[in-house]
Amino acid sequence: MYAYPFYPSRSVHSLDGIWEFAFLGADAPKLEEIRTDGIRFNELMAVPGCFDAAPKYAGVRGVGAYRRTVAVPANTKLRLRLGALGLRGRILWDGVEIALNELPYSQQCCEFNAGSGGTHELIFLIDNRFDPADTPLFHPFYDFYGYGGIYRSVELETLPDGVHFHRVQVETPDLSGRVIVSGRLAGGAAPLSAGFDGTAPEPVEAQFDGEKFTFEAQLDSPTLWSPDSPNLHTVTLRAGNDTIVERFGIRTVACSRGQILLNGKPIRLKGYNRHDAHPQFGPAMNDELWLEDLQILRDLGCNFIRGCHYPQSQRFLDLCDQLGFLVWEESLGWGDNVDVQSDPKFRRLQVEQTINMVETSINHPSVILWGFMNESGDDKEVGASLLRELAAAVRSIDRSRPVTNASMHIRESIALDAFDVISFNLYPGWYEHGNTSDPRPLDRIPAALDDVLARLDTELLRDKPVILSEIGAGAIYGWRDRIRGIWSEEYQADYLDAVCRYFQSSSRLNGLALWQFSDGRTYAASNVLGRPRAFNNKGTLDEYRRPKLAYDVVKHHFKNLES
Ligand code: ADA
Repeated sequence: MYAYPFYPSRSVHSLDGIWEFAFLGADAPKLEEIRTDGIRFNELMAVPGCFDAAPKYAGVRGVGAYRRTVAVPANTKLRLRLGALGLRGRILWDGVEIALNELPYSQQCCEFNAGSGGTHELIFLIDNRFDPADTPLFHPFYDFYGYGGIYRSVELETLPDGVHFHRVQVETPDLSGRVIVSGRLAGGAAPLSAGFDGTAPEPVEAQFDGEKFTFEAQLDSPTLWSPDSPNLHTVTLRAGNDTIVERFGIRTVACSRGQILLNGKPIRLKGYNRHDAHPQFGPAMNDELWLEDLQILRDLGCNFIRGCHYPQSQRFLDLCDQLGFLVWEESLGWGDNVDVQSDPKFRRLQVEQTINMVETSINHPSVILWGFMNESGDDKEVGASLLRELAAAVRSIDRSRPVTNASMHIRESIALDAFDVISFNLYPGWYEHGNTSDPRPLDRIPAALDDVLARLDTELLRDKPVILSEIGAGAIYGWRDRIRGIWSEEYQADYLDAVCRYFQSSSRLNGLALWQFSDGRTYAASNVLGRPRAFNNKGTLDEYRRPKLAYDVVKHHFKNLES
């Protein structure tokens, strides 16, 4: 089994590996209209993987069809757990649709009956064409490449007869070891037993309201979760023939008097924006790549990762839980304009994916902040109303974590009342290059940051913590320049030096997420002229995680900075 929660009494099959494949072309009909019986699957493709990252279809847009067979006994109840796909997908079991997926980067689960016994056919139709009507959550103007593929792992679970668990949430309202466990049991009320940290489950008195249940418990030996001591606990629940194991940590996050409090103590967040991005595999990462990135972030002295700009892999968050990283998780969005914000389908999918993210990641102690709609919506009422709706949707499920949004219009924002933490993205001394005669406008950094922080000194905002959620400069790996000018590793190193110094001296900034961890592939057409190599080159490491000059500069500051 791949990521928590685990279901030890179900039989779980990983469907990762090599699938049959057929490319149906750029002119293929809409996914809903494709007939699968005539497709000739005469190629192979890896799952997880992106067909347009693989050499044969690199850079191509169209529909890719993935196929494999699965043998199960007749009438088995099944549950498919898909880590994520993109940009749009349709999943068929023996030619019948079992799921339509319009939420790139989101986990999706679906339950269905296997039908007759024997060998069955599972097909994923994946569309990576940009179409604002079909795929309103991903547009070609997003500053990261929109790949087509099955981004994350696929599992098939056999559901037991009788009741089975849908999901379980473990809340730790304080640090005493008191836990509130709630969830949904498909099939309704049934005797429930629970055991913590591997002890055998004992009957518990749960309150049922239809399928929903809740009970409280007290852990015998609670140990707190923190970045320095990332202690984890598990709860095993049993009902009927089903068992679920959830992992959680005991820690609190709160905002008070302009501070972020972790376990009641002020904490400063120092880290990076990180994309799930690899030059060969796109967003289809694996354990080795995730662990490497986390080792590098640890070496840099970071305690914080902003998972830009979409829901994170559950496996990656499991690793963050284990290693003690603090994570800002956000749903998918990037600079969506008023037209996009007004689209009813966009609005509906924004709410759907954000709720899905919160429900899916709710038990990860590493996740300390929820976000959505990067750089979008806060300067006009149409977007601000959506931001408020999303904040309310998050709080209706989870009141234990603050809510934020990375603004690029912080000075004009009309939505700051909706957030617990104020976050802003700013690129002083970088995007000024078009209109300044100064080749190294580094003095813009403190001036611009001072200006923003002064504007946040209002009655409404004074007590809210502030995160500088993006700031950075591009550097082409290996481009060294004696005048230390734009695109050179020297300019980026000097730039991040100035940013870190400012952060060190500012008591108003509670967090810093540098833009960005590693270079990543981006625009292929529009805007590409501002992105040499068609990469966003603001990584402190290049796309193969080779450090640039700025690496040691940031490391020096982060290691010496109290968190
Ligand atoms: C924005 C955006 C990032 C990236 C960055 C940049 O702030 O949120 O995704 O595009 O700008 O490099 O300009």
